[in-house]
Amino acid sequence: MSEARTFDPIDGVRCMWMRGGTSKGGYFLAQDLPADTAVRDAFLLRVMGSPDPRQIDGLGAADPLTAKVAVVQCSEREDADVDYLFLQVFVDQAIVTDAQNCGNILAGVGPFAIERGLVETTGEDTDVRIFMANTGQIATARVPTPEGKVSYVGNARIDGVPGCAAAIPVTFADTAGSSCGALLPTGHCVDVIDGVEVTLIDNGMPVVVMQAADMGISGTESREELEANDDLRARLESIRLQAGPLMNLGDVKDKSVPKMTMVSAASNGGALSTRTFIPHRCHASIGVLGAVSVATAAVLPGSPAAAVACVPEGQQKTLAVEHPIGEMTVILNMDDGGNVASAALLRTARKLFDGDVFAHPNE
Ligand code: NQM
Repeated sequence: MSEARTFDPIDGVRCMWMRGGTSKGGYFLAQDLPADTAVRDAFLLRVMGSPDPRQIDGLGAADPLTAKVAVVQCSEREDADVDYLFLQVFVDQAIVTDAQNCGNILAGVGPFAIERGLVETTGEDTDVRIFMANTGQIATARVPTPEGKVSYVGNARIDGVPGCAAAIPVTFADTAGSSCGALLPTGHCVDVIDGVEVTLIDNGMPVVVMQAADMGISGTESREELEANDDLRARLESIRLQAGPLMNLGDVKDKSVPKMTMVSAASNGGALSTRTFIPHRCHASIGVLGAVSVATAAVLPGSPAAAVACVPEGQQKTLAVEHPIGEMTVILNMDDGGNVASAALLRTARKLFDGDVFAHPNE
């Protein structure tokens, strides 16, 4: 691993820009960022060009899905190779939050850790055990490493990303209650907020799951149509602000959780269809851990999601979670008690550039 440099945003800070799944952002070694979180966050806002809806003065691409940051370091834990802290940089507000995890950016963490020399390759593929510091669980990513180097080339396709790339299968265990303390933080599979039946669930990501029909939409609308629906957005935000404390998340006004997922019957042969607000913009597809939480809601008998979902029999359930631009396949492994024990899905990632990022002060 290379030497740490003194943090100097004017001289440049080492950073790799990567696509992770259907998201994109900056990957940093923890040693290259300041320990003071206020200084770190001010720097990251400048890197992304926030707050500004166009992010014209930075590398963010005017979308929460492309204003993301991974901070990675060697882990001191026996059960992990690296620690990964995810930071969401808001686009139009001066907020950097660690209150959520991100399973898409996670897909780039294994390749990044190998590229930076934090993890040695072990053969054709290298398993990287990643401690997700935001929520305290472990994910294992299998990274293709032929000839001892990360390969980004392959024939795996994920909806939301053109073309194909090397497959990075990711498995999650013990994600129930990652941020809320319990899979169902209220102890119920169904709660009613503003007259709408919801499941308040956290299997890796806090999500409020409700039926699209109960929110006055069909569930087949595009991202743009839904973002233009002011009435829908106001209703979702009212439910979200009430759900936050019920989910042990406190006041969520300035937080990016819980996510808001409206479900309906699948229209392309999948298990169910989704439209998700994250929480103020509509997701172009769906988040990884968001999809795991929604798939988990779909296997809870009596939940609003179960009522519209088509769930296969068996202890291993493959659920195609449809979203505005395709689907994300989630594999749920059930224990003998009928609970979700672990989840797996396929992602890809790509190294876009590696170099120094500059953050000159603008005031
Ligand atoms: O749910 C977007 C994304 C995400 C999060 C969001 C994610 C996840 O697509 O694990 O991946 O929900 O803010 O990157």
